[in-house]
Amino acid sequence: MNYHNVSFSAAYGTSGQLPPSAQPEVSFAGRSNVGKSSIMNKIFGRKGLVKVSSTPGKTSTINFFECDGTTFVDLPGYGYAKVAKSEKGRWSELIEGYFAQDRRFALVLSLIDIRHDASKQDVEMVQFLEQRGLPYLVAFTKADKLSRAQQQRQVSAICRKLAQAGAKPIVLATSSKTVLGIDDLRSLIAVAISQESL
Ligand SMILES: Nc1nc2c(ncn2[C@@H]2O[C@H](COP(=O)(O)OP(=O)(O)O)[C@@H](O)[C@H]2O)c(=O)[nH]1
Ligand SMILES: [Mg+2]
Repeated sequence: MNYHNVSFSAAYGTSGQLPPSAQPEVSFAGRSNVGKSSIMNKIFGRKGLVKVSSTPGKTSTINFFECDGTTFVDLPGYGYAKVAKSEKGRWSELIEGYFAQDRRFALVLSLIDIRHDASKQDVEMVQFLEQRGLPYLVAFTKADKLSRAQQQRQVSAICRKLAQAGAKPIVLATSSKTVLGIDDLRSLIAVAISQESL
């Protein structure tokens, strides 16, 4: 896969608008401000492809990107407190609606901020992916903000919490600033896509 061949396809405001899934999909989930847009831009090596927001809670659509026969899906960020109830309802409709459809889920990247404990919604997201048996991994974001020792402590603590919820996913620490883990993510995505079509 040549990640430079990416282009924006479309944004959808309700799950009913989503086109049928004709090719493998790699989707990105995580709470608002976790660093989803930044990590996608790094994976593609394209600075402004996905908007990085200074105001959290902005992305309220599902955004599709096309790259070499794979659809990359930017899901709305969950868990932003300062958003109206009606908006929250629409976001969860989008996320739940997306996963309820019969789609070619090649890989879901569940993003969790390495600095914080996994939130209730982070745990629920991972638990959901586990229970549905979807191929997924957990990418810890913003690792540059912690020392190596702190990173290891946080990774262990969060993994313990996920294990208590019945999930033992592949995890890796990443940073969109230092590009830590970005090449590994690219490889894991490529492997997942090749396995999906088997
Ligand atoms: N230090 C650091 N900041 C990051 C990293 N990733 C994202 N950010 C910052 O976190 C904020 C939210 O990032 P964004 O990618 O828009 O998050 P999204 O809401 O999940 O899409 C922005 O101010 C980014 O510059 C990272 O790896 N390291
Ligand atoms: Mg975003």
